[in-house]
Amino acid sequence: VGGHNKKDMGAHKFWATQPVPQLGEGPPIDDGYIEPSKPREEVRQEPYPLPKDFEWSTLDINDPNQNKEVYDLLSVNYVEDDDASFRFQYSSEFLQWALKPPGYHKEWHVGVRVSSNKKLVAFISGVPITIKVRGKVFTASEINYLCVHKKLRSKRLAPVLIKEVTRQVHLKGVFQAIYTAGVVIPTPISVCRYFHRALNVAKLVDVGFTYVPRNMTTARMIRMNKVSDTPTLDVRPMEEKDVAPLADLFTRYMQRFDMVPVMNLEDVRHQFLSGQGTGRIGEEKEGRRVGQVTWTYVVENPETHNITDFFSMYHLPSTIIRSPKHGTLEAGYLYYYATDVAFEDGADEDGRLKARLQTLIGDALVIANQAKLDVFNALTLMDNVSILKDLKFGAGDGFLNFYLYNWRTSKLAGINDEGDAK
Ligand code: NHW
Repeated sequence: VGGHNKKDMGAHKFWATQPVPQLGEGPPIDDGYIEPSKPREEVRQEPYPLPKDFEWSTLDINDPNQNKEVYDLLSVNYVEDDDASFRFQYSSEFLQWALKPPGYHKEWHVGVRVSSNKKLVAFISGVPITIKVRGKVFTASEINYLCVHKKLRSKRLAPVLIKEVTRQVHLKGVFQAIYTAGVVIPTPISVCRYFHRALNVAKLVDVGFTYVPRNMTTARMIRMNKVSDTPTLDVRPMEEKDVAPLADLFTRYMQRFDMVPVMNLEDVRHQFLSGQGTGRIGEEKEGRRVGQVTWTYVVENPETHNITDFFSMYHLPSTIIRSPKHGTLEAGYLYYYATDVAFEDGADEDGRLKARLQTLIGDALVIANQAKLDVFNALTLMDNVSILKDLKFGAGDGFLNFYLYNWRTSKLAGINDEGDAK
């Protein structure tokens, strides 16, 4: 899922007016902002005008009714793949987790309602994030869940939503943003490809997610994609006591990459521990705990009690738009991971790091399979490219473009290189 839009040639009436690098612009000499920050009193104080019959509405995601309104809007109108077979179905619990990281602002959860009946018809959100791009650290807002009801498309509502969330972000003294999209607009700083690892082959074939190649049978494909019943490493679910050591390992591992989030202990607790659902570990139904959104597993050194490795993943189902038999495709997504093998002399060069990651992410596949997920997805970022093929991931047809708002930097190298090659 995550459509690849080829109509990136024409004029961009809206994006041409925004502080983003324009298409075809050469690489910048220095990294930095495009337009300077403004003092609060110089930020526009009134909301942008909406077409008549519509009104702005701040969504309170803590309120189960309003959370459900966002869920309902997205589950019918959010991102579909190119041939409209699958549509992301973010759960209420996922939205709770994604929209309320430490320091979140409810003003950045921007909705549009029909004035007469108050029906929610559009949404955009931002959450605070600290990012490091090529050594420069800055605070930004991470923009996501931009959605306009299908009946209101192509009326230039999206630019109004983007301007209004920008204003709300400016009012909190933040002037940069990061976002991703399947579409190409001015101007990606990087593009990644989606890769997919089949877990429930029979279902994936059934619903048209995967095809059985001509020289292959479903039975053989099932055998080939079988994953082990038990992990190879001594992994266990992350606990509260792991927050500090995991944060330390995460920060050190992220030094390998040019664009990374900077997380303090609270952020780590939120990102990796808070999405584990309710009820006890070991009391799963259908392999997942009630409300479980994320899984984080750690490897603890039995002598030093240090955390030597971790991986995390999240659950994001998609509605199978035309299948009478299966309602949802249960997909897991590889999230962050780290291993301290990366800091051993020569481990990168002699293949020890690659081998360790293969074992570690192989264990993530075991956990995903135990959680009864149908497919496990990963992007061509971090160190993923080195392990995807050996772990039997196949290249998908979706791409994900990465963007920064009001920040110039040259293309992030590496990510794209192998992602485009089949
Ligand atoms: S990407 C997922 C976006 N959502 C979907 O694909 C859901 C299904 N589609 C829709 O709901 C993850 C509509 O098609 C949407 C567009 C609402 C997408 N990003 O209203 P018009 C995110 O949520 C431009 C940015 O007529 P529409 C990230 C398009 O290029 N711009 O279209 C969101 C054109 O401008 P141009 C997008 O189909 C990041 C204009 O919108 C876009 O009815 C947002 C057309 O508007 C997209 N995904 O509604 C930016 N899709 O210049 C944040 C279309 O080309 C920036 N457009 O003429 C930072 C803000 C914060 C700054 C803080 C300092």
